[in-house]
Amino acid sequence: MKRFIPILCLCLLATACICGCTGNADPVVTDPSATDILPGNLTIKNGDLEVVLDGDMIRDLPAFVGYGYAVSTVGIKYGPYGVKGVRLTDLIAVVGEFGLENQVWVSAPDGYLWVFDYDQALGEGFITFDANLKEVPAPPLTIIIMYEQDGMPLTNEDGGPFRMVVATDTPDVITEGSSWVKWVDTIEIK
Ligand SMILES: Nc1nc2c(c(=O)[nH]1)N[C@H]1C(S)=C(S)[C@@H](COP(=O)(O)O)O[C@H]1N2
Ligand SMILES: [Mo]
Repeated sequence: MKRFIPILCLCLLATACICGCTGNADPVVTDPSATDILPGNLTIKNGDLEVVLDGDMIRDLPAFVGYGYAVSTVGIKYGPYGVKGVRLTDLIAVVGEFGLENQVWVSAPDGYLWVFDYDQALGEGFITFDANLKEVPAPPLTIIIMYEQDGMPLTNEDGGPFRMVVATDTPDVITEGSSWVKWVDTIEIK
């Protein structure tokens, strides 16, 4: 028994230490600034021409304000959201000419790449659905780089700071989520 007590004490001490250590090792991030504007740049390329825009420069460009409503490949609907961002055509204009023979390659650091044909960059040639996922003729669509969703800066979880959106003027039109590229960092004219 005399020997058992010190061992018991040691065990209790070790347990307290482990609990204390793990408690300190993984602090929960409760910083309210986590929802603030995320840093990030957008590189726009056309041949040898390369322009890097930061968040302030992007927010200084004319804004499109409308709606975004997407469906994932497995049929889950996201939205409708109020969306705010910059028109893809305005970003393309930063690096010059863009015509029928061109495509726009939009990519992200996770390796995801979506190719928009010329007509798609202008908002044409997309499949659209109503709220019951019945295909409907496409209304006017605007392709934007979104930086605000429902009035808040776009979070990393939602694909921020910059996400591609096939945006609409009304909140009742659903588009395919696959072209809503998250975490966009490069836009390249090909
Ligand atoms: N960077 C990046 N963007 C992406 C994807 C991806 O894997 N990587 N998946 C796409 C697909 S297929 C869908 S359906 C939607 C899913 O959006 P969510 O992750 O917000 O649900 O994001 C699109 N954007
Ligand atoms: Mo998807």
